[in-house]
Amino acid sequence: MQTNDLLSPSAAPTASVHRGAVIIRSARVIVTCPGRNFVTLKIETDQGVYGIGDATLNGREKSVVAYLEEHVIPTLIGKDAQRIEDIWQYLYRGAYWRRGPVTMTAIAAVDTALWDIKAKLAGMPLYQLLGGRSRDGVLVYGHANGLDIEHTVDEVGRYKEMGYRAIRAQSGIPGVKGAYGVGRGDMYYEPADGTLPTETLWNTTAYLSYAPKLFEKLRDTHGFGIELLHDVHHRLTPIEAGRLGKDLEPYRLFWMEDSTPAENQEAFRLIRQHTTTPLAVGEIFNTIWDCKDLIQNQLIDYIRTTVVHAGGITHLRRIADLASMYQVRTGSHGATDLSPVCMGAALHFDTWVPNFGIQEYMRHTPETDEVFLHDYSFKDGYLHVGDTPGHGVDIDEALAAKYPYEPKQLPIARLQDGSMWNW
Ligand code: CS2
Ligand code: MG
Repeated sequence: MQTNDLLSPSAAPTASVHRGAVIIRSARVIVTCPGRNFVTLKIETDQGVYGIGDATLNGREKSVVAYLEEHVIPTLIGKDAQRIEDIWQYLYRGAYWRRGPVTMTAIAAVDTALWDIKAKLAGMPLYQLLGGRSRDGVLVYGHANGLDIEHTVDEVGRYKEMGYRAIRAQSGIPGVKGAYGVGRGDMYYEPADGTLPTETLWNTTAYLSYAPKLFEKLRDTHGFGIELLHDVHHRLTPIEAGRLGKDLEPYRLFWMEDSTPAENQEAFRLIRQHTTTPLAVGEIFNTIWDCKDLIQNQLIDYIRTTVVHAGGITHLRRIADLASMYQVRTGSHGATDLSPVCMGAALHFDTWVPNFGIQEYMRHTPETDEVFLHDYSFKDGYLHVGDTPGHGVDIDEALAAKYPYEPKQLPIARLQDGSMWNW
């Protein structure tokens, strides 16, 4: 009797390599620090075509490097680079210990690199492979921040002059040392500033009385012709967030972001009951499971998940499709600690995705832009992708090598009595 040799261990089924396959020959992780650390995965194929993906997880970069080098790259060699979905499923299900920021950032880097390869092989910009253009340009928002209300109002004016149509406003708070979002310098904001976490203080009472005054002054000065956004950065309890949302209603914010920690997705129901200020959340989410209830119960208006931290293009597309069923729009995170590789891929995604909302765009430093050559460009408040085949971003490895890794960690926050709080 013919034994079914598929059952014998020696013939364990593997993804057969079909004719016309594009074989992954090598992959490596490139760590560079042009002003801040970035981790990039480069996958090379037997066709001489390579793709790159962002693998940067701010403050935990080396964890993703190890995950890729020890547990992922060896499994990629010999696989068909065209089998993006199968490789995604292999890395997600094969991890056994599913989900989490390190795993999903590693998977995202592979996924982004494979989409880059597929688009290069097709001779098309990535957005074409997703379904083509849904818009001419990608609306972005910049970060204006100041030490106090007057300084922040001036900074918003400066961003208006740069052409931004949407601006996030964050201000220092009297008596609160190191309030979130107040950058050092006039353009770039990098919170990971110490080899050990910098300790900052938080005072909710001071913040709740100060924030509405900031936006009252912003509207009085700049009117309602500009979209204003604000990031609460996980600092409030749900009822405090409901109160702030209500206090901000007269100033018509585009969104109030991360108003309370979102592990308990149900917490947003309480906020929703008290305010019509639009709610955004999700930059620290890494799978659809983190936001499924928020979206299905319409507890938010924008989902902030990203190409680099939520499993790449393949998974972000699933999140966006679920969101579109409930009129939730995308608003992907785009801080400086997401590399230009992520920004490039995100812009192709944003150019296609039907339920697009807005894209965060914190500019990278000139030395970062020199390491990561890209074809996207900013004009009149929009970012525009180029038509280079792939996602339009590359890495200058020789230049990258000139910026060695520097251990950095994100800050922590404590309340005035010393209790740990949410940074
Ligand atoms: C912030 C980020 O841009 C934002 O919305 O929440 O700057 C965040 O603080 C950093 O990405 C953390 O690394
Ligand atoms: Mg944020």
